[in-house]
Amino acid sequence: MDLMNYIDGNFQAHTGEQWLDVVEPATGKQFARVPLSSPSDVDSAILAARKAQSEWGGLSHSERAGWLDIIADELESRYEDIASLESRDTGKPISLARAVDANRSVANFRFFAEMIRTHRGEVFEMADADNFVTYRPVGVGALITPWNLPLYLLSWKVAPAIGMGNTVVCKPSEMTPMTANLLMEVIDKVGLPPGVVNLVHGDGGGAGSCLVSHSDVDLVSFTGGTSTGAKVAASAAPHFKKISLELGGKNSSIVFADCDLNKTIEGVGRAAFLNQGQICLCGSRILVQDSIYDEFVEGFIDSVESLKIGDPSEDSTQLGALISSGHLKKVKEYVSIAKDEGGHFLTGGDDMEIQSSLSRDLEGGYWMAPTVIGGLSPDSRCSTEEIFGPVVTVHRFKTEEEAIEIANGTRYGLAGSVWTEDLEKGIRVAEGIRTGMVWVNTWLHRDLRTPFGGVGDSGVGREGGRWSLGFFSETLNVCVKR
Ligand code: TXE
Repeated sequence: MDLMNYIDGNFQAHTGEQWLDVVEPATGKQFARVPLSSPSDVDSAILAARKAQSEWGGLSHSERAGWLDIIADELESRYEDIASLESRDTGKPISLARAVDANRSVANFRFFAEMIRTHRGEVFEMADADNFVTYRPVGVGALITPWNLPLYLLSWKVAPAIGMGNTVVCKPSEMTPMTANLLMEVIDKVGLPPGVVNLVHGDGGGAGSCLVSHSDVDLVSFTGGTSTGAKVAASAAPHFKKISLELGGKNSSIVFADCDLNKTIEGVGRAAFLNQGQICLCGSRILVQDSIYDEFVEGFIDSVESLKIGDPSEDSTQLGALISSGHLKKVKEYVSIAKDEGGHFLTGGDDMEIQSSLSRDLEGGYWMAPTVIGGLSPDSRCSTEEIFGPVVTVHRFKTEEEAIEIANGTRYGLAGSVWTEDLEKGIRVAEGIRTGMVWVNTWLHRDLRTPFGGVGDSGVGREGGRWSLGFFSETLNVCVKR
């Protein structure tokens, strides 16, 4: 399948001859081609978005909310397509693609439809005047998304952006473009006004950088790697674009002796290995209180070793393949670094066993056993740098203070989890961590009204709920003297 850009309400071939293969991570085989769009394709998409903006921005909140609901309904009718394309494109288990990717993509449109429908400006009264605050569209937005949760993250940006009256140009990851294409099919089918949502395919250095540096783009919402985020910020800065950066993470799961051990083992395992550890929120450094360290590790390793790894299209599969050969290589490099740093494998670290248990079709895929490493210092590279794969490190701590100090010992600050039956302690420890989101006795339990985002190398700004509505709008205050 050869994909096309979607510009001004039409699927269009890109200008130029360059293509990139889209490879299925579970098999290592090509199954589609994505266009490498040129600067002139990016120009056309931005022009179409600019042309459509004033009429679209002039609709009422409830009219735009109505469109979001229409898109949600149509997307929902393609639920199974979303799940199977996402599983094939990313290598994730089909059960996960259904429960997380397909569900949330639909939910994002419905949630923002409801928020926007009920969104009102504010009034601040003075003794002799009234202030009326209104929220207006920013203009044309560039929405750049990564490969780990393709439609989940794209819909998380498109829905509030167009809901608040902006028009957008999307640039999905070149590695996982299939469900972005599906969203364009949905938008085309429901007849959203041309130019409101446009899509250009391409790589980061080409279409991506051209889009974020374009002088006619007013805002940039980016989710991806920290080093790319720095480039995006630098190219957006000269034009003072509104910018939101959701970047990487190196999050701690802090396990106290008074936790419910079975539930904690299950929750910490999910935080470590969901989506093969390729979620910025994953808890990849596990800090365990000294007195239960051995008991926890024994139960944790048993549960990790029982995970079923293999064909993503099978309902019972729990761990799929990593996104690409390049990424697998990077993750394995960290495994060698761990050995050099004095770490020992509590499980995993060696992929031979997996390869021999896979069917022949899957032999060319990018597989790796879930790996748990002990014996490393909390300030070692493997414990502080984002690996973004099925590799976690385990560390001991004695006191609350020590746990917080270890958790804060990275340049990232996105998420974290605390496991204890003492909820006061859980909240106290959560508040001690320099981060954007902490869960107590759970992980990735999301209320879409809450702020999402991090500090330090994890990014700038928050999205979610009213934070998304604030980011995707400009406020105007009108002060009227009585
Ligand atoms: O991300 P990139 P990649 C982390 C993770 C991973 C690393 C690299 O550590 O190993 O990032 O992954 C586009 N201007 N995360 O290579 O390169 C690119 O085309 C504009 C964390 O996929 O950051 C894609 O659409 N755009 C993350 C998007 O940016 C550019 C999830 C992300 O690509 C660009 C995924 C440029 N100069 C990876 N260069 C999370 N926080 O969830 C690239 N792009």
